[in-house]
Amino acid sequence: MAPGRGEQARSIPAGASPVAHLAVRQAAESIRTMQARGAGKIARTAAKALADHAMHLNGGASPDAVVHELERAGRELVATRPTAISLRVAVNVVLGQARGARARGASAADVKRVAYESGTRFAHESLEAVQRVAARAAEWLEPGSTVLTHCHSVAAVETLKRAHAAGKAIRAVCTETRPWFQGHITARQLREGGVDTTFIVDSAAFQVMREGIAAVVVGADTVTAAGSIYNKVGTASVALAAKDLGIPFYVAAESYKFSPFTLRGEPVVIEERPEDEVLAPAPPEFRRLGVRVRNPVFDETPGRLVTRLAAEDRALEPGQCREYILGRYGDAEGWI
Ligand code: RI2
Repeated sequence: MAPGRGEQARSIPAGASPVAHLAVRQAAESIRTMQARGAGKIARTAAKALADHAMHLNGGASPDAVVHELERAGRELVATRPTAISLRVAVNVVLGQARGARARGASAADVKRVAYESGTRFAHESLEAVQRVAARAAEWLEPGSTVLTHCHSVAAVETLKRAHAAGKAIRAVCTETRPWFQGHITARQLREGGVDTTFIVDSAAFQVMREGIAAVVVGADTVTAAGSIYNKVGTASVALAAKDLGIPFYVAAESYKFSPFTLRGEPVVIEERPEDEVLAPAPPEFRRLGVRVRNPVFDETPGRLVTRLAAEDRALEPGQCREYILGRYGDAEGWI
């Protein structure tokens, strides 16, 4: 929600114009409230907000002041949702470019321009990365097979649509995905793409899988150095079922979903959202029972349950994630 006039005027940081401040605040709010959701989408939203922020910063600031203000804005964006590392990577990619320009002696105007270009480029290249991931993962699906996906992942949906467009005649099964029902988005997009789609409640996954699912494809919010994935809650149960049933479990994840912070053992925080999201369909008297409610919205699927991951530049076994992350990001020194 946009701040009121008075609130805005009180909290504008030095160096940021009202317009710049608003761009970041609105992006942060849309991510926090899940108007912008999905690990890739929130990364693009943050990168574009930082780009806008850079271009609207007040003139006359020093290069240092520009970088400090971008760091402050970056922290505001990163604080919105804790689990998807894509958000933090996007912010740090932009900050890294801005700091690099400052270190080369760029003027404040040039630091702003570099940050703007970096954020814009990230958003653009991330969409290309999704398509490359989807093209790779679609190769792994057998013609005529039925594939299950969980939640709504742009990368997973694009994978299924690609396989369909390639004439593989795949069928999709998608889960409802309580409590936000992102499965509705998945089902709609798959149908719009012409894919034969069946919709199930989350708890039907095992039974439907044993009746004839050939593969599982999911997205990821974070991939760790150990090769485990953090994705929408319920993913780990599907992966366990797949392991038990001998069904391959594929992960479609662009490079910016791989966490350099996990190289040094930083734990991934699983977001807990308000209990109202769970209680919404319950009758009013249920709330008076005093039942405790938990709403963790992600879970960890260990690497031993993951068959293969598709990134935009290569396929990976879980055991190759550490080396891949190091090659892409180093140890992320100085990242926020
Ligand atoms: P793409 C989503 O999180 C889901 O967990 C989904 O699998 C993941 O992000 C990746 O999505 P949420 O924002 O980047 O719905 O593939 O909580 O779209």
